[in-house]
Formats: sequence, C-alpha cells, structure tokens
Amino acid sequence: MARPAKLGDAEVTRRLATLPGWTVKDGKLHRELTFPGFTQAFAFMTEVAREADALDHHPEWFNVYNRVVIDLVTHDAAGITALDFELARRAEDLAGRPARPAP
Ligand code: H2B
Repeated sequence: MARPAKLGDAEVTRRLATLPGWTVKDGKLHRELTFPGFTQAFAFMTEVAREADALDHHPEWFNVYNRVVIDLVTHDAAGITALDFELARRAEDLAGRPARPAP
C-alpha cells in the first residue's frame, strides 16, 4: 500500500475539527482517555493494536492503570498523515463502544 504524504498544517487543522477530543501536541495527534479500570483500558489497547497492525501503522502510547495516552505520527513521513487520522478514528470508535460483559 502506498504510504501517504505528510499533511500541511491547514489540512491537519481541517481534519482535526472532525475528531473531538484530539489535539496536536509536539507534532503528533494526541488523545488522553480514561476507563473504569485497568481491564477496560487494556482491552481498548488490545483492540486498537489489532487495527494498528491491520493498517501497518502503530501508535506511541502510554498506560497507567485506567489511563491511556495516545500520540499518532507517521515516522516514515516525519509528520502527521492520513494514516494517523484513520487510526485516530478507529481508536475513537473503539473507545466509544460500551464495555462488553465478561465471558
Ligand atoms: N507506524 C507509524 N506510526 N509510523 C510509521 O512510519 C510506520 C509505522 N511505519 N508502522 C511502518 C510500521 C513501517 O515500519 C513498516 C515497514 O511498514
């Protein structure tokens, strides 16, 4: 798959307007999420990890207990690309999903 090019600042700002909760911090798409507990935070990370691998596009992230901090940037393009927005959108969808009952 062709790797997308780095987006200009105006395009990043335009796309950011469609992603509430996300900001640009240190040149990366940035989001901080909290969950009811560690299990839910880690379950979210597991689901995002699957999407990341499917896209061959991987997050920089940090987890302590119920908190997950995500930073998205395309290392190959040295900036934010459409892939970062695609992964952000998928992460946002997964974060909004109600917790599933334990099996
Ligand atoms: N993830 C991110 N965030 N940026 C990249 O440039 C990138 C990646 N490159 N995941 C991919 C893997 C590349 O290393 C492989 C070889 O496609």
